[in-house]
Amino acid sequence: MGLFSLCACGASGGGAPTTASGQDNGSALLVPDAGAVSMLAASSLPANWSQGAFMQIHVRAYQDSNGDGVGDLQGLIDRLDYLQDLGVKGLWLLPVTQSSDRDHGYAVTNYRGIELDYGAMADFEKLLTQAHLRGMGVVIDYVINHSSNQHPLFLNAASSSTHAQRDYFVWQNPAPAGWGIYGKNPWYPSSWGNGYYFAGFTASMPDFNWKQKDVENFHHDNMRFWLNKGVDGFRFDAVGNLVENGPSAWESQPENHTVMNKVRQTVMQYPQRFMVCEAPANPQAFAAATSCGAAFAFDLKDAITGAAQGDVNAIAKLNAYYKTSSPALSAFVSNHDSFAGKRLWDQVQGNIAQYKLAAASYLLMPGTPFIYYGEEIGMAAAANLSGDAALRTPMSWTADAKGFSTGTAFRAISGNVSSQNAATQIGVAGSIHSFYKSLLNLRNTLPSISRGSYEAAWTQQQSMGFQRVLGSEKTWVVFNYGLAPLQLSLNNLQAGDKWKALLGDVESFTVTANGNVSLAMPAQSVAVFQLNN
Ligand SMILES: [Ca+2]
Ligand SMILES: [Ca+2]
Repeated sequence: MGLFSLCACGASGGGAPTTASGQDNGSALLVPDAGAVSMLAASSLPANWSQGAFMQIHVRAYQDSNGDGVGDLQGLIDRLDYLQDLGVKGLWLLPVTQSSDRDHGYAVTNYRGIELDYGAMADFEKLLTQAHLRGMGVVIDYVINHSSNQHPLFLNAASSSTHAQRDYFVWQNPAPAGWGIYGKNPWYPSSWGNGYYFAGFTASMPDFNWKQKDVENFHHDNMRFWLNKGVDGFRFDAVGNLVENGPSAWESQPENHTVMNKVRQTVMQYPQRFMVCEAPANPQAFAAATSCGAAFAFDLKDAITGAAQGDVNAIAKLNAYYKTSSPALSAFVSNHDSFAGKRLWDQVQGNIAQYKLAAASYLLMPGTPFIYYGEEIGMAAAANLSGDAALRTPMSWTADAKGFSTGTAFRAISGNVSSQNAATQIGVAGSIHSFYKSLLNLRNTLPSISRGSYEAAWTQQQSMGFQRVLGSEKTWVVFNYGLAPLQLSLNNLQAGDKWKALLGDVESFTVTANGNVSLAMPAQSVAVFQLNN
């Protein structure tokens, strides 16, 4: 806290307002997250842990342990048994570093400090230990494109046009013309009147200057800080926005891949680590090993929910995706950002058959899947909130907000908490939770599903199938997305093969001597078989 007593908190725009505009006298705030960090290497996780399913968790909204109405690290630790029982193998935590937004955490003020609302560093270390004991990895959001405008580096940079840390950020004076990003001019005046800084998202989150070696060193040291603690990797935000080259060249610049490939080289010096990038405009390019090495499959998301709703074109797109796309593309159906869409419950308007089809459609595919917290129980958005806040509600542990906190929850609970909550679904046959658990059990017990190849994919109107193959292990997944039962006639199987039914209301079967099979698929159903010769 002492470090921040120097901070002119409450500043707007480009730093402390206590100095009259026009002065340029240079501040010298200590930067708590600067300084070289060398590498220590360790991992206690099993090989291939990162090909199991992840749970994306907003710590603030997951579980409050001390009654202040705000989720915290001890609360998450208390729920690790729940996550392990569900079959989750990795956690992605929205930023847990100190931030000035007191909400999502993306306005970072200290890259080496734990958000005060969430607990202390000792709590985070305990979380790592306890997750690892359960075979789960912990991946944290690392905010690479911007900091808070309250970060000491920015306050220093804004204080003087000749400050040694000035070029950690992007400045021009006067502000250049012709820029417009997401409907806004991204150039904001410094409170000291000594120039304009670039902030692609909001004035409170100035962009780092990734053309500066100092910025690269700063972040790589901070990544090593967390990797040395035992963090199992990172999720990187807004990687399509890292480097700007002009008013019509502020997104998807080629230098972004160079930045992320250097990051990847630092992270992958450590054993068993995983990283994944958010690049909605171009996930395929960031999934390449010459770039980030993994990316969220934004270009698959709508096909998953479209298929679940029986759309023939979506089924064809979904079925074809991993024929050509790398398994480094991580599938998901919703996340914490409203630009990525509604919660799955709201996408399918509470149709539970479609909900389960969407879940099976991505959890049995190649690529590390990411489940958004509460998705496994059918959580909806909050009824009276809009935008991102509606998606980031307290986890519905019980039929009211009391499962989340004994105090007053920081935000309204989800609109369907009375019917869709963990307490009423755990261990109940047919519940969404039980269905997710059965899918994750298949992923965890059959290496062909978690990391096998994607083979023999076909579609027939509202049905589709594919095989997953690893060594001698073969699994076969079949969907009928239609509203009517379907008698599927297939003729491309190996005569005499015995397929054992693992999931779905279907029978085990043996392929006839001429390679034919007639398969009775109930309406809106998925079946999984394993070759069992
Ligand atoms: Ca709390
Ligand atoms: Ca940027």
